[in-house]
Amino acid sequence: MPADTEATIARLQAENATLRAELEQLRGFPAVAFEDDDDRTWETEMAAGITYADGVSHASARSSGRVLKHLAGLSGARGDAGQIRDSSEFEYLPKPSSEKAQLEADFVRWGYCLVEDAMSPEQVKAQLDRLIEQAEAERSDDKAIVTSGHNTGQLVNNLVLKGQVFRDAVEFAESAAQKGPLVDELLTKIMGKGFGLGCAHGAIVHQGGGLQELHIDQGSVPMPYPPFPFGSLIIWCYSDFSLANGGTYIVPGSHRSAGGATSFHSGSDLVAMLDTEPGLVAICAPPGTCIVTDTRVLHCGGKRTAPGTRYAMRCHYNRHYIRALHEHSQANLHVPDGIYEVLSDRLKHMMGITLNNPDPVREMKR
Ligand SMILES: O=C(O)CCC(=O)C(=O)O
Ligand SMILES: [Fe+2]
Repeated sequence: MPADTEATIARLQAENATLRAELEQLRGFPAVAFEDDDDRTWETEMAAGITYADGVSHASARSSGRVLKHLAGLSGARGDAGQIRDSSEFEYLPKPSSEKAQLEADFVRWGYCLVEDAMSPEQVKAQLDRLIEQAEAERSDDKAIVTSGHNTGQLVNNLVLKGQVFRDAVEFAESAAQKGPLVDELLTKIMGKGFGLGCAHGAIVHQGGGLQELHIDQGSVPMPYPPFPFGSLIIWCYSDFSLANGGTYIVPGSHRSAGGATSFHSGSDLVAMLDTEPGLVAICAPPGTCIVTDTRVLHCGGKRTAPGTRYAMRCHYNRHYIRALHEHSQANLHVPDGIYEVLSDRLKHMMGITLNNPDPVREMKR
């Protein structure tokens, strides 16, 4: 055997071992270019076990709460100190519009947009009359859900079960909301086709009521968040929205960066967002408007200081793979037979209560 053969074999064996190790790292992963952290190998990852980016997997479902607690009490304190302004004072913030491009631009930039005259005055009246009637019935039945102290707020839950006019609005029928199809189109862009309904409820706010803590509407989903919203809360305004009237408080632009990253993560300085112009504002919109929000934007119910009442329907929609539930909603736990029969296929799908899978996986096919 020539003297250098042994050295060549040793070199090839070493090269072979390196290639085998590299192949092992790639196992189960398509061999395409991807950004990766060079310090991490399967050995380090396996030794670390199941971890979470924010380091708290055992309590991950509450992780948004840990971030939000820095904002506790601030919505009330800022309001009392006169530090919340009407959104109409900022010429660059969203105004009611019917232009799809403008609505999309507002939504992308500020985390919400306002669909102008989404309901005609007659359509507002039809929904409002039914809401007031239902709210009165729940009060006299001792079933009212009181949401603010001294009876200054009432929530009328599960509106899909409480009137055809609400069912029609929830699935964007033009008969209930003249710009329903436009709202549907926006939501389909935001969440993709087949999105579901989390809840649809009437929100009634009298003078002194309405104030909530600042929050995001996807807080029940564990962090970290991907660079898109899981859902969208829309608000059908039956009354005039403004600071004095208890219009929704919002921190415009708090949902994402221009580069597309979700702003809300465990290290976010949310108070700094409140302190950066425009900061915390109250949405201004006339009755008939539909407010469409990104579930990552910081916001909350605003305190009504003016006499009178703010009426609205709030509907929370989710991407199709998220179980259609919301903290307020038990709509899907009990649907009376008589109502189930009149629900459209789309509403059943939205509520996650279709009985049969029309296209079962192969195994289920006979
Ligand atoms: O009613 C409002 O103005 C906002 C309510 C809200 O943020 C919610 O219910 O999640
Ligand atoms: Fe909310």
